[in-house]
Amino acid sequence: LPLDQRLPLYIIEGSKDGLSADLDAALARGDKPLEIINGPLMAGMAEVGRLFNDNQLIVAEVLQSAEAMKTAVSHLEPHLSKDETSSKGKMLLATVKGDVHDIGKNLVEIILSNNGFEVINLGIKVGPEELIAAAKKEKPDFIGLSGLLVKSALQMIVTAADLKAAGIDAPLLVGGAALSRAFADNRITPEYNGPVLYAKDAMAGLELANQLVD
Ligand code: B1M
Repeated sequence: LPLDQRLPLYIIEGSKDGLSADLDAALARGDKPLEIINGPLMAGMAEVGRLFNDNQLIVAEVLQSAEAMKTAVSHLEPHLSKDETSSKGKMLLATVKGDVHDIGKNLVEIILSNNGFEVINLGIKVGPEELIAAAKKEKPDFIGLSGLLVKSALQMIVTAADLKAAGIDAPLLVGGAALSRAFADNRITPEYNGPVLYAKDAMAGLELANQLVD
């Protein structure tokens, strides 16, 4: 198979054998690391999601795919462009309560920290209490919330309301597959005191972050 067809297959099959060498081959022919992530690797993940939805994959297999994706992202990370300027701003970042999906969140961390932001990554399944405590301690310039499940989008409404009740109004940057700009504007914004910004992907997240600290 040609390289362009092999790359998504590593993710679909959850296999790492030969993955690093093929990523190096893609870099060597001039592909940009983020193009590799957003192109063939994300296409593989989309197919995993489709197969899982059709009951053609079980959770254990999806987990293997996630591991392959994580390995690929870590392999590409040193090649991502870096902006060496000192901290432009501080982001608190978390996957919301009830949600374990962290590949997209970790991609946001990589992209923002490579571009001059200090990122405090609280991990997955982060409830409002933990977020409030961290926000009070760290005084971030903005708070990033990620969530992929439909119930995570709803959890973001609860989280925004709890943050507001705790007196926090730092801008919220929200992202994840179950969200949309309309959901952020119509459902999350009314529950919050500060701005709520929706990012469709990690690069959009970086652009919004840059606007926030400008
Ligand atoms: Co899950 N899962 N999963 N899963 N999983 C989805 C999300 C699903 C759509 C699959 C499907 O059915 N087709 C479905 C959700 C249905 C729904 O609610 N709409 C689903 C389900 C149902 C589940 C379980 C409930 C399955 C079960 O147990 N029966 C379970 C949930 C557990 C829980 O959270 N409580 C579950 C578990 C898992 C695994 C653990 C096996 C694994 C996750 C491993 C891990 O993350 N460590 C997994 C995976 C891998 C997926 C799919 C296949 C891929 C997700 C992924 O990593 N994509 C996913 C289907 C799909 O999305 N195609 C699916 C790659 C990643 C880079 O993209 O995270 O979307 P993503 O991030 C993007 C943007 O969304 C955005 O930027 C990134 C790109 O640059 N973004 C942000 C994300 N966060 C952002 C934050 C920002 C800005 C942008 O600012 C702060």
